[in-house]
Amino acid sequence: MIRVSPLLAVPGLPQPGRTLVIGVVNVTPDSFSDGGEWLDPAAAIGHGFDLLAEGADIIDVGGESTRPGATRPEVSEELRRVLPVVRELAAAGACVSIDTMRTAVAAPAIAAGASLLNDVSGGKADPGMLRLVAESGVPFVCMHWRGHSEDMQSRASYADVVTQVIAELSTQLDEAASAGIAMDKLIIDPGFGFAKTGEHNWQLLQRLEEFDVLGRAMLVGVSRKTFLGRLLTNPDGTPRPPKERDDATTALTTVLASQGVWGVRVHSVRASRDAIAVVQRLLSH
Ligand code: PMM
Repeated sequence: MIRVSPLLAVPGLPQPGRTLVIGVVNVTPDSFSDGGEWLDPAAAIGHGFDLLAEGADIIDVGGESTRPGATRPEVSEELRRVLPVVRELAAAGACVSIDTMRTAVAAPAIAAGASLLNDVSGGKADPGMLRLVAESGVPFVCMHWRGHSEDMQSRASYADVVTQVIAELSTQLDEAASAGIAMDKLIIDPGFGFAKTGEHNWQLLQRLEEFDVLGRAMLVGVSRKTFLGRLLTNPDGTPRPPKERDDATTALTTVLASQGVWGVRVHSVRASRDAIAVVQRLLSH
């Protein structure tokens, strides 16, 4: 069995000695799997508490859908969506991550209690982001990214997706370090589905151990994504709908946990926590 990166501890975040489960709360009208369900902040807060009760280690709150083709909300609207949710969950003692590409959202979210910044652009979308992260001292998810959602799939072209994603992530990490972010606070993410075809996603998963060269904790976000829907086609040939992709997501969590991946970002928390418990027990001596 391959082992990917050892479970690197990230200062300021939970360290339970197993793969972390990051539960997703999308406060959006248009996310691909749960758009509109948690758009009302009160519903989103309730959902966050439910995910914590299921065993989430971190709650990732986002107010901008990144589905291919999505248009961006105004900053004021993104703030309206996420701030009450971050504030309330953090006040209750939860470890909260803010999923945003904007400093104008990240700064107030950190002030409201967010302890992790999840920027799917890895600092490339907003020139002030890396400096803000360095100054605030929060850990940073640096995801591989080639451009905004409206046209990102036109950038899904690679000679070798694994070596190119690693090289581009390495450049993003260098930029983050130059801005003053401590290396142990940087978490990498290959960015499944972001300027990637399904085939690219599978190649990245097959060769995940090559990311060890970057020496950083890795977060993987494959939950309910389209490449799983296409794998699991219905008898009539249509892709399996997003909410019926949770078993496949959990299968991947099992594999990723056995490889020692730092964290998985998932919609269905209990299933992934159970899978990780099984892997943890199997690997214990
Ligand atoms: N995927 C989505 C949103 N945010 N953040 C990270 N770090 N990694 C991901 O893969 C990722 C992300 C899109 O999925 P969603 O619409 O279900 O939240």
